[in-house]
Amino acid sequence: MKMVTVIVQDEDAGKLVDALVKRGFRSTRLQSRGGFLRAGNSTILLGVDDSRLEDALRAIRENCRTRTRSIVPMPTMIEQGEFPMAQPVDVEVGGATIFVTNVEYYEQV
Ligand code: 2BA
Repeated sequence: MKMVTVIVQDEDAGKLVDALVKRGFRSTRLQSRGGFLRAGNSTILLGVDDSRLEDALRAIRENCRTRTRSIVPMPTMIEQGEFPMAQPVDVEVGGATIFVTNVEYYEQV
């Protein structure tokens, strides 16, 4: 079994969960916040059988898309040299950041 941890934009999270339910996957949606933009996003946890991993990844690829966000860098970002000036910059976010880990043990009581 695998644990798929997927970080998606809030705009895509509802559609993705619907698609997962339709395909028979169980999932948990958590509200989260990116460390860089400090903007809200969603983290979805999915426990899946190895044989269904590809199907789950396909659902994620089909339902999450990349968007461009325009941000004004915060003073800390400028100090850290990530951006040279406090002018709006475009940052490409998502579709999805996906981590797949092996599950050692799983039980539902
Ligand atoms: P944030 O950390 O808010 O990052 C939003 C977007 O800002 C990123 O999109 C990336 O395009 C850009 N970005 C992040 N750090 C940057 C930096 N140091 N310099 C320049 N640009 C930077 P994504 O890569 O699609 O990430 C979307 C969200 O996924 C992230 O939101 C974070 O919540 C999560 N994420 C991405 N990679 C991760 C990782 N390795 N571990 C944990 N969470 C991750």
